[in-house]
Parts: sequence; structure tokens; C-alpha cells
Amino acid sequence: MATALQILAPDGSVVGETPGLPDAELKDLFVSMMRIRCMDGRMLKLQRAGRIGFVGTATGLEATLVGAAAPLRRADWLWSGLREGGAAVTRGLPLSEYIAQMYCNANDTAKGRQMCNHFQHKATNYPSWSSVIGTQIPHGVGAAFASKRRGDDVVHAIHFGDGATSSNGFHSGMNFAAVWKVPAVFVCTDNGWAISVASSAQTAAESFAVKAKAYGMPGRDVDGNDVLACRQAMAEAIDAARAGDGPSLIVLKTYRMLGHSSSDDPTKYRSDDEVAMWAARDPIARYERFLIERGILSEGDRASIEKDLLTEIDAVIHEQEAAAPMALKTLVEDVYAEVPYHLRRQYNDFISVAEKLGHAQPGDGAFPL
Ligand SMILES: Cc1ncc(C[n+]2csc(CCOP(=O)(O)OP(=O)(O)O)c2C)c(N)n1
Ligand SMILES: [Mg+2]
Repeated sequence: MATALQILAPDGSVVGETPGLPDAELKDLFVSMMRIRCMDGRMLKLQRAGRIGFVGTATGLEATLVGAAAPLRRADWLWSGLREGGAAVTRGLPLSEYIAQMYCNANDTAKGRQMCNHFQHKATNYPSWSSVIGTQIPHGVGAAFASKRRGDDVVHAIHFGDGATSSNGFHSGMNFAAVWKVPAVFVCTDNGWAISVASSAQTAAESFAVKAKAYGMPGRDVDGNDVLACRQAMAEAIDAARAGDGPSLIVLKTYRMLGHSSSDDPTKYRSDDEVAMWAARDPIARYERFLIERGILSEGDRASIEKDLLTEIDAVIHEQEAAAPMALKTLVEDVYAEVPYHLRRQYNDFISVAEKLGHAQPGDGAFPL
């Protein structure tokens, strides 16, 4: 297998070419990674306390999310697989919208029509997720084809997991993206597992990156626990796509440290030794050591950054937990310009039951028939 791109070794020492970024930008990458770690911790606690329904964490994947999001412009598109909520926050999805979506409350921009932990953000071209594996790949390619035909100066980052490489969407998307030479970057986050299926059981190919060759595009392996390597590979792939050189695939090799979701028990299918081996390669600790070595952070900084982030996150949690639930009328809105008679009647029957059970809010009242 070609050696994976690496700039920082697991001990934080420099083994490649570091980017000429100002110190403040290098520090921002760290804070963004920490924000994702802190959000995950809080969301998991809320789920365990029964206050939100479902969480899929990105703990261990922070370098992939921040590194791949950092070189995108605001007008570029990010098509999410299952775990890119933190990338969206890095690009400007407000924490309040992120957490409102977790509660499916009145501030949820998906109006409660998604499972929680399925984000969207129109202002940064971040389409709503689909849980159906791989479907975002042809959607992203189609949108990238439209961008090319319209002459828009945008790139589409299309994210998916190792498991999604076995989906139809991967094949058709990669194939047509290369045939049409669309401005896209395929970002495969190989986090070792697709629920309980190990990456080694997903393919007999020596790497997911070699699959790119069959479609006629470059493929590259990257150390996904090295935020600078993720950023560098993504920046180069974006530049090529923007310059009209067509799509490429980057494979960010990392590890999902926690369960597939809050409904999963990973101890059933993987060893503690494997988890411990990856814990020693933690992407945040690695980057922290580099920043300390550079004099950009000092020893106590991580703790104070964490404290500030948790204070910010907790304030938003309190605000969103106190927000009103989604108005029940949204159940029948947004499909027809005017809610038709048969839906108004069904809704009225439903609201009379909701009122009896005490679930209706002021304003949820029946439609005039
Ligand atoms: C078409 C389809 N098949 C199966 C599933 C069930 N499923 C949900 S997540 C998942 C594994 C995804 O693994 P991967 O693509 O590696 O992403 P990760 O969860 O590791 O981020 C599966 C099989 C699904 N959601 N959609
Ligand atoms: Mg996976």
C-alpha cells in the first residue's frame, strides 16, 4: 500500500512539511477539534439521561472533520455521511441549531422530520443527511455536475464511511463523477468499522484508495489522526477540483473510538487491545503536542479551552432544552401550498387525541373545515 500522507507522527513530532499558516489559524484547528470532543461528551450524557433520543459520536475522528472542513470555502458544499456534524459546526452551523436538532424542538430547522443527530445548514451548503448509506454520493455528484454546467466556482466535498464503499451509490457516483469530470472531492473516512463489520471484512483491496484507479481518478491514503495531513490532502484535492482537473478520492484512516451509535455496544465485536492501540494515537493529543512544541499552546491551555467550550455548550443546552416543542401543525405543512381538506380532517382527529393526552400546545388547535 502506498504510504499514507503524514505530517505529524503520533508523538506530535514533525515528519512532513507543515503548512505556512499563522499561529492563530493553527490554534483554531485545535479549538475546533476540542469543540467536537466536548459536544460529543455532552450529547452522549444527555442521551444516557434520557433527554435526547439518539447520538452517533465522532470521538477519535476530530482530525478528519476539522482537517477536511478547513480548506473549504463558505460557498462550497459538504455532503455528509453519518458523522460530519462537527465539520458543519466548524464551517458555521451554529451550536444552537445543532442542539435544537438534537432535541427536535421548535428551533429545529428540520422541523422534527429527521431523527435527531441528522443535521442540515443551508447557509453553508450542507444538505440534510440521509441515514441510508451511500445515497449522498450520487446526490453530491449530481449537484457537482450542475455546478459545473452553471459555471459556479464551487467544489463539492462528498463524505462517506468505509462501509459506504460497498454501496451502489459509491460505484455510480465515483464513475459518473470521473466521466463528467465534476468539481468534487470524495472523502472516505475509514474508521475501522461499519457498525460491527471491520474494514478488513469490507474489501479485499489493499486500501480503499486504490478503488479510485478503476474509476479514472487519483486516490490517496492519509493519516486520519493527523489534522495537518487531512487538511493538506483536502486542500490539494480541492484546488485540483476547482481548477477543472476533476474529482479525486482521499481516504482518511482513523478509528471510531466509541460505539456506532448510542444504541450500540462495541465490546461485543472488538477487543479492548484494539481500542487501546488507537487511544494511544489520539488526534487531539498528537496535535496538542505539536502546538506546545511550537509555543502556540502551553501545558495548561487544553484544560482552560475545554472549560470555556463546555460553558458555551452548556448554556446552549439549557436554552434549547427550555425551548418549545415543534408545533404539531408542522406535521401537515410544507407539502401542499394550502393544507388540503383530507389532511385538515386527519389533523383535527389527531389533535383531539393529543389534547386529551395533554400533548397539545397553544396554537396547535384544529383547522376550520
Ligand atoms: C443502505 C443501508 N444499508 C444498511 C444500513 C444500516 N447501517 C447504518 S450505518 C451502517 C454502517 C456504516 O458504516 P460506515 O459507512 O463505515 O460509516 P460509519 O458508521 O463508520 O461512520 C449500516 C450498515 C443503512 N443505514 N443503509
Ligand atoms: Mg466506518
